[in-house]
Amino acid sequence: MSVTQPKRYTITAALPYANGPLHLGHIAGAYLPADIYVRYLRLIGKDVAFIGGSDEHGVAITLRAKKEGISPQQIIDKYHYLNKETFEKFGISFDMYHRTSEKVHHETSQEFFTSLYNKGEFIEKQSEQFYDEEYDQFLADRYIVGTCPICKFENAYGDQCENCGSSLNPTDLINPKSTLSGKTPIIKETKHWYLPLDKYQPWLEEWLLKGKKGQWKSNVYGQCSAWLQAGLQPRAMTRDLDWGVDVPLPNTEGKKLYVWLDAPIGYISSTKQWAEDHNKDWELYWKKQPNEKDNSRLIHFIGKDNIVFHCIIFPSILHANGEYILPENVPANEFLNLEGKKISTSRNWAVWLHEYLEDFPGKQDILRYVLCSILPETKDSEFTWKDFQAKNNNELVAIYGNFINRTMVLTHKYFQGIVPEAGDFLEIDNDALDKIKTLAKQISEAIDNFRFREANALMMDLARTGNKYLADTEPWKVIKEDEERVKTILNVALQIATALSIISEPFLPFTSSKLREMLNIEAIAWQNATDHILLESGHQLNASALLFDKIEDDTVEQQIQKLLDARNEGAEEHKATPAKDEITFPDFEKIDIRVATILEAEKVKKSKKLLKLKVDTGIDQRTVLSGIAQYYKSEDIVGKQVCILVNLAPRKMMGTESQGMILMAEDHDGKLSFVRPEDAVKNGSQIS
Ligand code: B3M
Ligand code: ZN
Repeated sequence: MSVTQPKRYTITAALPYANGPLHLGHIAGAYLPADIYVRYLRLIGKDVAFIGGSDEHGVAITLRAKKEGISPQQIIDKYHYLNKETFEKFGISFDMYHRTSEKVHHETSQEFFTSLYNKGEFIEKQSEQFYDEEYDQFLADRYIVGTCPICKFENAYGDQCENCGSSLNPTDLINPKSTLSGKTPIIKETKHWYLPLDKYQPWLEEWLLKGKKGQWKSNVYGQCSAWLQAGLQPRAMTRDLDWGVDVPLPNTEGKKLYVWLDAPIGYISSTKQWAEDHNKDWELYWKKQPNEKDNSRLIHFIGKDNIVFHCIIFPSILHANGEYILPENVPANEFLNLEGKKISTSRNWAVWLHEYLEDFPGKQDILRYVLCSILPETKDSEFTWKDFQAKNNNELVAIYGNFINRTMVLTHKYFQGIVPEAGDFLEIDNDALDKIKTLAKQISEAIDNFRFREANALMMDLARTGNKYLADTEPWKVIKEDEERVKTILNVALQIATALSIISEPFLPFTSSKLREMLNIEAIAWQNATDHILLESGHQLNASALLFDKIEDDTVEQQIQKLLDARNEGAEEHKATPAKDEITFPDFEKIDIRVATILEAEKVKKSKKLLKLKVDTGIDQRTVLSGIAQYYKSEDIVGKQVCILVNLAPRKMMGTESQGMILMAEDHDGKLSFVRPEDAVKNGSQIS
């Protein structure tokens, strides 16, 4: 670690909306990596403020309140306390978990707005916005849904498409609908204050595109540069809403600050509260210091859907203010999938963290370990219960737990739990001890660069080193003829165990603390993990206990069943996607659909999805490729009638020309099934 690195760190993790509980996707996206990073920084002696809290404004809250039939205040109270407690129980070690409904936050965000207003940064603009006549309300952000103009996802919100991450304006949506009445909104004039992002573009190109190249993760940098390439537009920082922070200007009744203006400022107000509670100076963590080297290092941990807000909009706000530091890095993660599907709160396809904690009491570290091993650091990744079980049984139990257990039990058995004195070290002993040093260094380097998966694997390598050392030196055999040698072996094993208790703390804090209790030691600084002798001979150990237990098949099967049961309830809520744009009858007449019979069917080599069909269309016999291999077996469909679009331009796929398209109905989960006439008809019959 070089001396130029700063001592002070301001670490934030996205403020989750207090409109629902936390699921594994949230944890893998932002909170677990942030917590590992922060715990590591504390171990290496840095001054850290780990800042979080609930985001309690925005349409996400009011919509949820409406759905549950309670007030927004009741919603935020319910989920703020639930989420705060869930984080605590899971060991996410926030220094402050604040909430944006607090007075200090309203004041701080209003001060921010006023300072930008006084500097003349905002553009004041009348504009036309969607308005729901039935509800007498302007439709901001999530009050409006429609088709994303970029990726064509049909449930994009007015401010963002959650499918492709694009940030949108409500008027960009194709086929917009009010989420209040479900109706197509009308357009009405209103006045708002816009942040001139276009004006900051040249500065962003300098600071971000030039300054962060090669430093920020490529998924983050890539998204930002695509944004800048497309050219930034002014963005409204106020909304016509009745829930949020009041706009601090005269005659602005019914107007609130845009939630993405106030929420990131929530990091600052959260820090203020923490500073007040702990007699600290919040400005040291947020404001530029007279000497640049004294600046705190600001790092935002978020999921990929929040990139534009943290990398472009919030930095622009901080820059426009002028007194604040800017993020040093924004190590955003991609998404975590669950058992082969996207996590979806609306379809209830999620593992809820508070339920995990109830179902697996005292087993936080298993989930921390498994999630860390699959963090979506560079691309989307997947959680499965089988993998959870395998990683627990084959790694935590069989390697980490086994090594510690053997070391403790043997020391108690042969030496009454007193650390024996080492004699001369052999090569095998020195190698094992050196490995502590090497691994500690590699882990530091991985964490410094936000590669937590790698760091976690290296941590397990240290346990593996210990396990292998015992297997190679076999103290249980040697004890019969050479007790002195066994003293050395167990001394070495205990040094590895002690190093492991330090090095695993960021990943497995509960285990690390149990292990320290067994070893009868206090917390030790990270640097000491590289010292060979951590435990002095003669030191008395405490009793040994098992750190991990095996997880049986029926436990994970129950979890899978729970997921499936919950999903079925949720599936009923599935709404059909809205209708496409209107067409005329002559448009429709161009489409030529016929009834045909499948004559032959075979799988297309090297393709999971495609079947190659030979069909009799009544007009001719032709070859059609159809993406139905996951749903139909060749032998089951020969002889069946189907409908085929016969005048579609031929297309070559996997080396074969497909001459037409078989009509399929697609269920909400993507399952395909044939569309066919109820009674047998002649091939070539027209569908009209
Ligand atoms: N509440 C969005 C989210 O939960 C938003 C994050 C705010 S971070 C300042 O994904
Ligand atoms: Zn999209």
